[in-house]
Amino acid sequence: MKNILVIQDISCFGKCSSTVALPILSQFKLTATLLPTAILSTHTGSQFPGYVMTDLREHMKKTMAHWQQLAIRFDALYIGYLGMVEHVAIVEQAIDSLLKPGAKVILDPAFADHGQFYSGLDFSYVNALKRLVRRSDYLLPNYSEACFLLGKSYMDLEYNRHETQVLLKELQGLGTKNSLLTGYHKKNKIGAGLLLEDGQFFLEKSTFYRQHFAGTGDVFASVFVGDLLLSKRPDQALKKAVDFVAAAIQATLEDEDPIDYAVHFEKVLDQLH
Ligand code: PXL
Repeated sequence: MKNILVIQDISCFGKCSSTVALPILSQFKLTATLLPTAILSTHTGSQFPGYVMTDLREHMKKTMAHWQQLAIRFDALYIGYLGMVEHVAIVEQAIDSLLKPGAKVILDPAFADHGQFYSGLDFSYVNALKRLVRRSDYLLPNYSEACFLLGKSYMDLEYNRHETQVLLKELQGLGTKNSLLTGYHKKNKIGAGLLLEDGQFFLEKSTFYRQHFAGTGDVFASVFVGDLLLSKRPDQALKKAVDFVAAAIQATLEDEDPIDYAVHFEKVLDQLH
């Protein structure tokens, strides 16, 4: 059974990051081992003013030293929201010391949406993350994160297949092998594009819902990681992730208790296998 190291925060309330990644990876019948970067009362979205955060940097270092003593090694590394610039050097050490040969590194930069940084993050965080981009096999930004990583100004526009391809190529220029961009948006369709190392390009679309839900990036990335590790088919993993996010949004809109801070992905988990 494959064991994936997941390095992200624990947002206790709010259904994002590790509280999404772990159940989704389990649903794929993969083992997910969490190395938490920080613990927060909620996610940092505007629905939850006054959130509290405890940094787990020291615990991360001690955990990694313990795992080293036990010669524990992982089949893949999935990096999501970290929270602080200081976490980046620790993740670099994890890449150097905790992975099996050939283990894939998948990086979801998770620092911005709608042209805005998540609370507490800024360009110093983006610059630090670029070191991880160079170590990544797959980079999964949304459109805002892609703009910030590339030093472009964010524009709230529809953008087409060609523009998606251009951005994906520029992201590869930052040092990742394969780039995947979420947030392709045209008319009533939303989707994601994938550019592989060998130049193959894939675009998958689904229905665009006007309402915004936090945490869909984590749902998307977790499904992509799970399917990629099992199928080794990034194009198939892309399609599964796009379709699953659409199903999770639909299930949320139909729920008797709809929420505005996350999606009820649990209701459609059994669609994954
Ligand atoms: O969904 C990404 C994410 C992860 N972790 C924390 C967040 C967010 C997005 O807002 O605040 C703590």
